Amino acid sequence: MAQTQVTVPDLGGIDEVEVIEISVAQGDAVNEEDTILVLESDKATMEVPAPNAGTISDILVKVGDTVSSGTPVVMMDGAGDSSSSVVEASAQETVEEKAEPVIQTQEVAPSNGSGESQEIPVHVPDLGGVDNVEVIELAAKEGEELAAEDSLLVLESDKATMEVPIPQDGKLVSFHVKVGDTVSQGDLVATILASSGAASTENKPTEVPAQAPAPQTVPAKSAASAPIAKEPVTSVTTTSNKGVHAGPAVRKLARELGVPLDQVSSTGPRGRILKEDLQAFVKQRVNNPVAAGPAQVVGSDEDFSRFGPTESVPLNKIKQVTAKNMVQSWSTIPQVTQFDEADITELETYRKGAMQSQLPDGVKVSPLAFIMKACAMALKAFPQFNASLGPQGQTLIQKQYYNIGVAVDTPDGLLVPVVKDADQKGVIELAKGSAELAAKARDKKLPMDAMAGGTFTISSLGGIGGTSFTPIVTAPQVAILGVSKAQMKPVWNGKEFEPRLMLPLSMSYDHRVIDGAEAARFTRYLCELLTDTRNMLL
Ligand code: CAO
Repeated sequence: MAQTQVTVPDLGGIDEVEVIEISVAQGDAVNEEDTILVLESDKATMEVPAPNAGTISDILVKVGDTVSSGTPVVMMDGAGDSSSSVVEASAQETVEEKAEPVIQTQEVAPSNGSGESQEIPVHVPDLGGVDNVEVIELAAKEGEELAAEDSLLVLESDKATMEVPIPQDGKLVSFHVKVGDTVSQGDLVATILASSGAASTENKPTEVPAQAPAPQTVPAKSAASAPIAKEPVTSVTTTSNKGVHAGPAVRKLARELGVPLDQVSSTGPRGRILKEDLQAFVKQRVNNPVAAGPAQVVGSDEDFSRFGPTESVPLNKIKQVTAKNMVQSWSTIPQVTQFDEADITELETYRKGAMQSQLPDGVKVSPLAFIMKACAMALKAFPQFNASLGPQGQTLIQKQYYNIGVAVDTPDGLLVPVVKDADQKGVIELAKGSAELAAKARDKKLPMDAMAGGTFTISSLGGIGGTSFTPIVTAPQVAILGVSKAQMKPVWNGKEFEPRLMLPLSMSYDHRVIDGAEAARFTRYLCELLTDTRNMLL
């Protein structure tokens, strides 16, 4: 079978680059131009694509390795033909031959060598044959003192992002382009004032305009063999940087700081993450670790089809948002669940019997409405349950309104509409209110504000079954009540076992705010209210 040895193409004078991502696994089938791995120098990220379709038979490098032009990186068995780079045995040479230089050797700006400051024009360097590249960021301010290699501006083609650095220490006098302009090789982009003595004393005539050092990344001319820089590059530290729009310098800094770029809000053009965005993110994390941005949902990138057939089903927005909220709440709230059982024998006798004649037409009352009423009362009696932790955990914000969220299972996923001012409503009104909201949630007619402002949540699985579960407290709330299916149980009354209808309650709470004993008292209180509904009248 044809074997291809894929090597690092000509890096145009850059000695070593780091392997920051291996995008394939041994045994993977790849198509021509699929990314095999991603390389990064201090200024550029580039992909090495498959030169042809085939199967990865061996991976010769690992993440973190440094490689140079010609380093073999992957072996492929493959379905190549003569038009691709698949060559039996001597594939390496073929690949190298086809590789286009993508990173040019750095040239240093000329100087008069006299030690005096000198204005030097900076032009767009060789872009490897690509014209009309857009200026997407001015990375320095006019008047700013910069060190050689600091980024002046960032250019972007459809495949590559490249930084144009200042060729030597100096002051940026002026830009000659603005964001949105398109430029080509040789276009004047900036004028700098070289610092005295900073310029090189190369034998170049002083009147020759400076060319900026190498374009940091240039799109490959030959897609089959040359690396292509691409914006979404996964970093070494985390796979969460996939799909993120950021330049090499920002990515490098993010790796050094251990910042997952996909959690950083961008303020740059087209959603590009700037250095300042990274700084703002770090500052926020340092100052307010608890209130940090939404947690990341880490999925698996394992290829399960190796073990059997699979189907990848897209998750809708509700499920994706729920997943993020759950990760956030679960990972930031130290939570404990208190279990108890309420004897609702009398409550159910009343609900199914005498109460029925009291109900307006069309209104159905399930145990949930009684549980909501009992919760509203218990929240008043235990205000720390109707609260949120203040900034840095230094205060407890106790709310004097009682808005109870009710988890509703809909075909699209979990929604939690809120019954406002539950403490001011009777059981029938609560039943009507929650049923209306649940119907709207299932019909996708729930207004956004119907889910806002909850102070406590009930998740009732009682209509389905189960004996108990551990609901997740949803920040910024501090408690959630899980309700399971009531069952007849033999209960010892001191003389004998009596059949009683027992309702299992699972009360999860934020242990930073609520102590175990308080949780036990709260849950017991709820049970007492439900056991003898006359307690609700007191
Ligand atoms: N024990 C025994 N029976 C119960 C019960 C309980 N705890 N709770 C409800 N029932 C009964 C009801 O009385 C009703 O019986 P009838 O049909 O004989 O009248 C039946 O179960 C179905 O009730 P329901 O589920 O339709 O109504 P509800 O008021 O109890 O609940 C709602 C409404 C919206 C909460 C519910 O439909 C729902 O969506 N539950 C799922 C919530 C969820 O997904 N939670 C998990 C979130 S992740 O933490």
